[in-house]
Order: sequence, then structure tokens, then C-alpha cells
Amino acid sequence: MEHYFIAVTIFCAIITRISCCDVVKLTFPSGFRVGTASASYQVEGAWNVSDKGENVWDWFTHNKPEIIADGSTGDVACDSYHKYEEDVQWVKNLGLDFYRFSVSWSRVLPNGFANEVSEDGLQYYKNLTQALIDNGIEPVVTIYHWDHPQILEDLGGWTNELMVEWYADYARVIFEELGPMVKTFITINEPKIYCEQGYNSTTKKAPGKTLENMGHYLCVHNSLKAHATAYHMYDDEFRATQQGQIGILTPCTGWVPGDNVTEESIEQHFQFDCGWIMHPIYVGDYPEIVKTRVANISALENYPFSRLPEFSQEWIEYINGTTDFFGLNHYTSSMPIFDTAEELGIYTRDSGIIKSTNSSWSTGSSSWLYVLPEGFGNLLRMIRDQYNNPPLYVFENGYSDTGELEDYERISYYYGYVSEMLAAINDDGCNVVAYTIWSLLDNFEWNAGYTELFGIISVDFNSSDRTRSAKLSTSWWQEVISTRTLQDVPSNSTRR
Ligand code: PNW
Repeated sequence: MEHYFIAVTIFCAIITRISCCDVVKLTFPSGFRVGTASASYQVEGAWNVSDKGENVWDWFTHNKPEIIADGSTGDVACDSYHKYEEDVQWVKNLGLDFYRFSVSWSRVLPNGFANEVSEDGLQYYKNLTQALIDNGIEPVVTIYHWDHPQILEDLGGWTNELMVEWYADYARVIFEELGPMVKTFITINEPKIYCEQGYNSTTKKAPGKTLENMGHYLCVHNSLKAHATAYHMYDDEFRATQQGQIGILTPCTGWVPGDNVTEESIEQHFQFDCGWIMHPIYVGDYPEIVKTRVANISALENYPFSRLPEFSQEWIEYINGTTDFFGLNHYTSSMPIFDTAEELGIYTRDSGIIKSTNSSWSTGSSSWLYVLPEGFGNLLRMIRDQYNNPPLYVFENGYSDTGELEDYERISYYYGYVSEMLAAINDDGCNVVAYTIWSLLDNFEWNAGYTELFGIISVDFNSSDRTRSAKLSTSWWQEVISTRTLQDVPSNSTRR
């Protein structure tokens, strides 16, 4: 009899523990913030209204349509330039805490330079910011999300060190004009992506240059300098009165276990992926392994210098410490293994890492987007350990399909990724303070055009009105946000 009671007691204890902790794990901590995001070129349209100047994406889509999967452009996109008030209502109805949008440089500075400021361009962003505030939504402003003025590109773009000053002049205008209303600024979205895909071995993204296997290093180098210059400017001239925070965003991919995935291969992958951008900011200078490998390989290739530029001691110190938070964009993972033959493509050759995948993994409509939530947890713990557990904002996470309204797969992706994140917070002490849904609306997905759609709200790109409608994920997120708790993935009998 006694045994029976003990057994029942233990059983009840286990059950209570499971149910108690499941609920805890699936609930956002108090004070945690949830928002959604977009980028100017992907949603605004109105590419030539008023005095707006041409930017690199206008030029690229108009002149290289063959590179865009469906030959499309962002000329109209979601027409958010005209429909921003409706967008704000969607954000409000979702119950979100913040909306992250980006400013189009050439809409504000039609010539690229700060000698002429567009009143209409500024007014648009002031109206959008005010509409958010009026509706109780915090505006989060990305100063630059890939669409710099074409004239600056004609002058060398991110490979020209003068871009650091041009960017800083532009940032000053944004701090002066929007700063009084904005508490969170992001200087630059993902140098890694536009530098690798716009200035190196592929022509996938604007400006579509192939620059001797070093364009991406030069581009990141100047982008980090530009970021740090804007950070110091904010610190010196605006922080005291505006009382905001400012940081940079980088995309980091995660990893999952597999054959030949070792602690060393994970570390090397991390440093070339995440550390390339964040090590200069959190620790100082590029990671040692990145400097050594690129220098050695450049020497083997007979360059008289490393293809990775060197920072002077002044710049190392100037860049170090220039972020108030770790801005993370995260989508996917791989099994990083050493490329022992060292004979694959350029990225592999410099990093010495192959990001291997498994054909059984499911993907979104973006071929690179493998759904591997556990990789997200691994990444969050690594960032905690490498950079002394900084406050971390997940500023993008999302899933692409082809625009289905019954987007069960998207909900299932969010369920998996958000529960991994909550476990990393609750069980492993990761200091994640905010999460951002990418994206509010289906939109122009860069070189994929409208063939890969990330929105939790559908946009009819065939209607001149760009009609918005709810998807299943709209109401799922609404419920998650109002309860502050993850909801089960709805079942679909016809689901694969
Ligand atoms: C982001 N990766 O880029 C951009 O900031 C968005 O503008 C874009 O729409 C979104 O992701 C979806 O593509 C990334 O391979 C592209 O890990 C690729 C990766 C990460 C971010």
C-alpha cells in the first residue's frame, strides 16, 4: 500500500512538473516585446514620386530583370507609401508592441548627399512614425536596409571609404528629424548579406558586382566603420536629449549535429558567419581565425596583401563597444563541417567550412531556408557564451511560402522557433528581450521577386489597390500576442 502511495505521489509530481514547465516555457517573460518588420524597398513602392532619387534597387531591377526570379520590381510593391495607415492598423490589430521599418536613403536625400533634403520624403517617415505612436506602437527605425542612392554606387558604393562619411551625414539627418520620436535605431541591416551577394562572387543582389573575391570584405569593412561613426555621433550629439538606444543587425545561421560536425567546426563556422561582424563590435577587430585564414589563403594566391583589410588600432578601438544590443536576424541552420579538401567555392575556401544539409529537411519556398528550430537554440547559447550574454533582440525570423492563406507550415515554423527561443531564455538564461516577425506583409523578396513570400498578411499583387487580407497565421499570432503564450499549431486534415 505504501509503495502504491509513493508511486502515485511521484507520478503526480512528474505530471505537475511537466504541465507547470510546459506552460512556463511557452509563455513570454514579463516585459518581453514582440513586433514585426519590413524594409523600405520591399514594401513602399512609389519609386519615383515627388523628388525621390534613384536607388541601387531601382537601378538593378530596371536594368537586370533577368536576375530577378520573376522579372519583377519594387516599383509598386505593397504600395505602403500610400497605404501606411492601413498597415499601422494591421499592426495594431495584431496587438504588437513595435514596428520595425527602414528609411529609403534616396527618398530623404535625393542626391545621396546631405546638401539637399526632401521635405516630402521626410514627411512620409514622420507621418508613419506619428501614426505608429498614435496607435500605441513603438517605431523602430532601420536607417539603411540595402537601398542606397545609385549616384553613390556610381562613385564606388560600399567599396569606397568615403561612403562612411556619406552614410554618417545621412544618419545625422535621420537622428535630427526622426530622433525626437524614436527610441530604437538600427544603423545598418545585415552588411554580411548585401556585401556577399552584391559585391562578391554572385550577382544576386544590387549592385550586382563581382569584385575579385574581396569586394565583400571591403564592403563589410566600410560598413562597420560607417556603423561605428553613426553610433558615436548618436552618443555624442543625440543620446542625452533623445534617450534612445542604437545598434547593428547581423544574420547568424545556426547548426545542428551531424557526421563530422565538431566543436571546432562549429566554432570556425560561427566566427566566419557571426563573428566577422560582431567580434569587431563586442571584442575588438576581426576574429583571429578569420584574419589568419584569409591572410594565408591570399598569400597562396600570390596577393601581396590579405584580401581581408586590416583595421588600424584607432579603428579597432573606435568600433569596439558600438552597439547597445545584439541585433540578430535568424532563419536557418546547417551542419557545418571542415572542407578537408579545401577545393570548393570561395566562401568555403576562406572559411574552410562546408554548410552541409540533409535532403530530408523541409524548406520554405526559399531553397536556403531549412526548418531547424534546434539550431536557433544552439546559436542563442553560443552568442550568450561568446559575447557575455548581451541583451539580444531577434529583429527578424520567418518563413517563406508562395502566398497560401492557409499557411499551416508558417505557423508550425513559428511554433518551433519561438518555443526554442523561450526555452533558451527560461532554461539557459539567454538574455533575449524581443522577438520580431519577418514580415508583416507579403512583399518584394529581392532577387526572388514575389516568388518567396514571408508575410503573415497577404497582399494581392494583381490588384491595383494591393488589397491586404488575413492569413491563418494572422489570427494565430493575434492569439499568441493577446495571451502572451504560444498556441498549438491548428490541425489541417489535408496537410502533408
Ligand atoms: C533578410 N540567411 O536577409 C533580410 O533582412 C530581409 O530583407 C529579407 O526579406 C529576409 O531576410 C528574408 O530573406 C537574409 O541565409 C537572407 O541566413 C538570408 C539569410 C539571412 C537573412
